[in-house]
Amino acid sequence: MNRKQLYLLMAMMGIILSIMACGSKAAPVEEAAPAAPVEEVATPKPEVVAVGISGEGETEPNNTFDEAMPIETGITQGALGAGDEDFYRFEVPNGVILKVEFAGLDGDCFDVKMFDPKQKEIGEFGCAGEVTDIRFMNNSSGGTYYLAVVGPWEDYEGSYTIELILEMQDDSGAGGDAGDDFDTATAIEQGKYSGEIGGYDQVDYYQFEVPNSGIMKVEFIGIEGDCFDVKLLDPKQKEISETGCTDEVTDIRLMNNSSGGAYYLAIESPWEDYKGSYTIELMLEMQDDSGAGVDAGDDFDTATPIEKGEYFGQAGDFDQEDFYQFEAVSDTVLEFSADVDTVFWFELALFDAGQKAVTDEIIVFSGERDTIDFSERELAPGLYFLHIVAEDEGGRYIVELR
Ligand SMILES: [Ca+2]
Ligand SMILES: [Ca+2]
Ligand SMILES: [Ca+2]
Ligand SMILES: [Ca+2]
Repeated sequence: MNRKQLYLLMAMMGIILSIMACGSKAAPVEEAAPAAPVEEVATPKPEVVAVGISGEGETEPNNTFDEAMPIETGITQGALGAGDEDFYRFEVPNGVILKVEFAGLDGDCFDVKMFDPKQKEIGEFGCAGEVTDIRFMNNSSGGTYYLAVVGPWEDYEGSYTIELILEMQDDSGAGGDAGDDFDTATAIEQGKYSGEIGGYDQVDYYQFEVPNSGIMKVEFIGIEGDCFDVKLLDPKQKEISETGCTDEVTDIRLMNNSSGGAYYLAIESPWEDYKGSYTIELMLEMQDDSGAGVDAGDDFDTATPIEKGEYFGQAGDFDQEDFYQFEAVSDTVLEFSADVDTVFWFELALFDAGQKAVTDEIIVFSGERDTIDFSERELAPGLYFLHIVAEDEGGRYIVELR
């Protein structure tokens, strides 16, 4: 008898045995008399709830990658004959969390191997009674994965179950994995989001539109896992900040009238094969320089006109300059105050209608104020420009014209 015939015989015996087993189990239920008071007949719970293809014993041939038996989510039961190997294959979509639970029945142990779509071994578990293997897929690591069950020693026989669970990642509530690079970055808007990285998914990219004049505030909090590498990138995909191995980042940036656009947030694993979850919150506000609802102009041509009164403004980050223009009379007084939130100082200068400086640069430190008195400086009435330059992160200021 050759090997093939032996399998055939074993398979037939398996079928006969299972028919006999089914027959005896079903008998008590059939005998319930319809007229008699309905008595709860406890249906014996099967040991294994089979979903999809379930092996009542063997499903041969499945000894090679090419013959691998397709399985779907749920529990599959299999049996290993002497000198046998069992290969299974299953489709894993991009962006899912793959969970494989292997269990040897009746205390049996097996060598269990996992393979990627290139049939490269990605996991090996020797003489294992139970194996739980969890893998995060990114946006390209999905495909046909394989699992092989081999006896721990020659002519080993036994049966086992494989439970396959596929759960979608839900980064930012979008029902999948957040992008893995600039091109696949997941678009988000203002709001709070959560995400995960792990396994094949070691990086999550988000992208969001920041309007000109906007104030972008990004808050990152690591929830599970030790720390994350967090990067913020500008519309040219140039890094504007990087925080290594952190569980908390708050980044606030002022936009001027042209620095808006698509910004990126990249969350990366701090080391290989890392797993963790996080939340991000994106807040977008608008600057409201001089109550105009936007950023004050960034050059002479776009200088924001003001009249007598008190005006609040902000400058710093990507909005290093604010220009105002106003008509002055002989006794005009301009008072400038740097808010206490200002990181270092503001630098200001006054220019005439011909864009010629009529004052030296005046430095106003955080929490301090300075005054430009037109009569004292004998400045002629006419059109003037106030040029405010922020130092780095800058802050808030007040301009008062009287
Ligand atoms: Ca992810
Ligand atoms: Ca990702
Ligand atoms: Ca501004
Ligand atoms: Ca500005």
